[in-house]
Amino acid sequence: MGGPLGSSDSEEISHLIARFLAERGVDRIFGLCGGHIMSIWNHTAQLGIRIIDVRDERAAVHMAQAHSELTRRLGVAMVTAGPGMTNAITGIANAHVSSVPVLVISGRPPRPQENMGALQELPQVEIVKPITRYARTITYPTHVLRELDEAVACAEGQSGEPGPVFVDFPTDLLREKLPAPLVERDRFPQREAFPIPPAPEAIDRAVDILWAARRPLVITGRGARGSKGSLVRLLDVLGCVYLDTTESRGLVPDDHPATVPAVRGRAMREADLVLIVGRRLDFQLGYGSRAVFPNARFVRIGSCAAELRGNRRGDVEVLGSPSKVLEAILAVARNRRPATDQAWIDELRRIDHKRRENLRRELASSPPGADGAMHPYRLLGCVRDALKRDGVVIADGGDILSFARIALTDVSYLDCGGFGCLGIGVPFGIAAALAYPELQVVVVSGDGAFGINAIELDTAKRHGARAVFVVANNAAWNIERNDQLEAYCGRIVGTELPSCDYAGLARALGLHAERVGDPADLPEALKQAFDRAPALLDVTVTRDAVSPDARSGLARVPDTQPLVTWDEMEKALIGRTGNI
Ligand SMILES: Cc1ncc(C[n+]2csc(CCOP(=O)(O)OP(=O)(O)O)c2C)c(N)n1
Ligand SMILES: [Mg+2]
Repeated sequence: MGGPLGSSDSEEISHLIARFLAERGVDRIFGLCGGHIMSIWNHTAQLGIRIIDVRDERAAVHMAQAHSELTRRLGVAMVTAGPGMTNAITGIANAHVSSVPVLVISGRPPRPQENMGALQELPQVEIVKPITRYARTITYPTHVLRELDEAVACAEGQSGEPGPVFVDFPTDLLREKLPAPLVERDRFPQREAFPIPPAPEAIDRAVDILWAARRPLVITGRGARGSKGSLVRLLDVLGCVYLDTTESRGLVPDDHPATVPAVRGRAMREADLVLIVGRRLDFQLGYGSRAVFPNARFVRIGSCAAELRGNRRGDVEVLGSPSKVLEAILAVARNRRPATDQAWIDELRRIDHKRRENLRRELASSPPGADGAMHPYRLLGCVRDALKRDGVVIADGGDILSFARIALTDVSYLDCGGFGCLGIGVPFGIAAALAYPELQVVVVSGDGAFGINAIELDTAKRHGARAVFVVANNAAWNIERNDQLEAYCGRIVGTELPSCDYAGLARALGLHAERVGDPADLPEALKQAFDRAPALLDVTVTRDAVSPDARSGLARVPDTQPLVTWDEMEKALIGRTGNI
């Protein structure tokens, strides 16, 4: 029988899978081993693919997601059957909500033991089907390459929305051999996904409506990530205002005259034309409701249905890859003069500028809380000062995420996303640091969120992931605690944590770590942490700081909209129109 290839004219299925991944340029797999997948695991390592072995499968999928988001290359996770796969579900769900290409490979019991109560047997495909773009069991040797090829195409959104895909193999199939003449070689090379060109008629209509607008507002999402140059040119020539939605943070520099992050609500309320580029109108944009955008017509650019027409139809909808669409708009609009109301733009900019100045002051000098501990803004101000422009920030938590979203701009940025998925911080940070060892990677996490995947600090150490983990330690699930104070007569139930010694925990796992209580010590502590990363700073912050998300009622989950004011506006609209 010999090695994996058996004889030169046949190839073991597990080797074929590993070879497919290697040929596709997959250079790392995040995973946790198990008997059902061990043969694939073994072959991938032998073919030179780096195995980033983790402590929980959920973290593996989170890492694959962050790798995919930051590098725009397919993220791959490998998990064993049964509990390996169920542990992965939160990671898969998060990639599903964020539409990020991730390939999850799993095992399943051998076919002769199917439905007999085999070890780790579960209807895996049925479980993940609603949260994947593709989920199949492969049972026949000649199907292996074509299914993997199809799985990757679905993950990358070739003719659909990108997102996670799941494929599992019965262990006995992995040991079978495929005769060489049956190996479909044309399945190995990656197919180029050509950008989708827009229809010229749609471009003409988009230009007409955009260039006639008095108060145009541009909002981008993850679909716009590859369109930096054309997006900035559009903002320049249209002379509009621009809002970033964290999905595409870093795309437009903070100092671009169109960016007005501090007057978000007013811009949304007063705009007469909203251009949405590559983004869903989800809860973060009030579902595009007429209550939240009372004055606006919509132009929507997207390459899938959710971006193109979900929740609210556009007055003009342009199907196409955002980069192609924006270039086409710029070409058609050449020499046209926009009808923008300059006074409106100037007014928004003036207020935005003033608020940003206030924020700068708060970051430098917010006073401590009644408990004497530092305000989270002081921590974030120091992190901001320590970061270079090409740094990567991961934010995770409740109150602290809300503060970080406002304070840490002009960097590559990932956070809990639309799934509100606490626990992404440590794994996202590890994947980022492994993808970009030369860049600063900082994870800012609430103490509650940090605990969820804290053991992955061990993974950071073992794999030399030089991230800096900053735990904002307020000894609470504080945004929820604030909700109890506000809306539940101050009855505190299950929202307080001990002020754990997270620095001690990190040191036990081999990291450099410090506990910091005085903001004056933070600059040097951060410098040491970046020099000696992987490192952790356990920073005591006050519970008394009420974050913007706490204030807007996000934790309270209003009926019709995510924020209390939008909910009131929505209910008023329903009351006026009788519509639900
Ligand atoms: C997995 C998960 N569990 C629970 C929640 C609900 N939740 C949202 S924010 C939050 C509190 C987070 O606490 P922490 O990370 O310490 O941040 P803080 O609010 O204290 O700054 C909780 C429990 C969630 N979003 N995700
Ligand atoms: Mg906390």
